[in-house]
Amino acid sequence: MALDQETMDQLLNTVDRFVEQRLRPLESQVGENDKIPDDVIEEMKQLGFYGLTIPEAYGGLGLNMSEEIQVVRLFGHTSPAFRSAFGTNVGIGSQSLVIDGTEAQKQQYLPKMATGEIVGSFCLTEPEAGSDAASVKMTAVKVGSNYRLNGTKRYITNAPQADLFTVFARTNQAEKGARGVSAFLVDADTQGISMGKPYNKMGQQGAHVCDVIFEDVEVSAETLVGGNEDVGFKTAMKVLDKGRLHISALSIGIAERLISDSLNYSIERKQFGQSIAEFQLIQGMLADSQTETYAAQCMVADTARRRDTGENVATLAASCKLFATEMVGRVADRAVQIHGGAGYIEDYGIERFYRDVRLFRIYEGTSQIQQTVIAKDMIRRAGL
Ligand code: COS
Repeated sequence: MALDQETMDQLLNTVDRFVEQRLRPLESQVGENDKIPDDVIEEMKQLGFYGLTIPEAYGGLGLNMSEEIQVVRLFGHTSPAFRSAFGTNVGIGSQSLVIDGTEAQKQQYLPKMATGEIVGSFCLTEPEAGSDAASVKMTAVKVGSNYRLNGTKRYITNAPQADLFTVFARTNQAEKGARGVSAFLVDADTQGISMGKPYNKMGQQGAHVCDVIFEDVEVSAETLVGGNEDVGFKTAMKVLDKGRLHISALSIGIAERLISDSLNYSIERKQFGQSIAEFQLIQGMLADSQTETYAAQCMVADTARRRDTGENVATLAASCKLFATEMVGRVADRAVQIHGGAGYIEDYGIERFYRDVRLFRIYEGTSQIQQTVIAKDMIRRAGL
């Protein structure tokens, strides 16, 4: 259900002010220290950001997709690591439960996820199952009425902070593809779970990623998402459809920030006796960035609206993610170019964004996976 306009406007106002006044001044500090200050995390919890998309019945704000993309876009006006802190609770770390969980599972976890007391994390990727997510090797073997989990999950966002993992594991060992995979809700302090060392990444310092190792981790049948075996892959795909729109909206926000920084710099910076903004070759870069951002904005708004009406948007979400994340990559590249030498050094923060946005073309499905999703749908519709 959509919020009333006044409440929505208030929320957007609050987020905008928080981003501009509280988060932006901390960007270089977080980039250097690889840590978001604890008081900022606490404020984000207090402001309800961890529960943006969790239904109101469980203590969240219950934003629909059209509302979520407006909020996330504003978070794109600062370093994406801030959004990442609560991003898994809003997206991939909670949505398996929201979409396919039983009532008891929702009651157990969602209220605490909405406040940020519990941080959720999504364990799909493995050392040998990345783009081919249906080939999950992690096993979930029935032992009495319990399941025993064994395997390693790789590059898991927010795992070092997580309290609850949504874990995708193979319940049907005879079935090698999508149909043998189930989703489990596993408390991070369950015996047999250990964490790898956090990875040193190219960008997004302040957001933490590590491997999660499961060795004879025994969980009850109540942890099976929705109480249904062998449908976990579909749950993962539904979650990712939503996640891909979320990342698209974030890409739009970051593009807006980079355009604003580039425009300001090009007006201030004088060469050959005038602002470089007056040179048509600079104008070409500014105009291309602006136009492509607007195109992405239209795509994402349309797809979000369709999703809110119940339409299957898997292919459109893939189109949005493909276009918006590639777009922000181009915008970041032009921002470096417009800033010239200043774009390549740390002080202006442009090189940091350039590194940060590189991830968007990779996680929650690479650009090539989005192309595959789109083309497969085209071929299917053509009746082949
Ligand atoms: N919503 C609901 N169900 C979906 C779905 C979606 N968006 N996409 C696929 N499914 C269903 C299919 O309908 C099919 O069901 P049936 O077995 O009943 O026919 C099943 O899931 C398997 O689908 P498919 O055959 O298309 O799976 P593939 O293994 O061929 O490919 C891709 C799926 C490659 C698209 C998928 O593995 C993928 O998205 N990979 C990238 C994973 C990813 O994003 N990783 C990032 C890590 S998480 S941060």
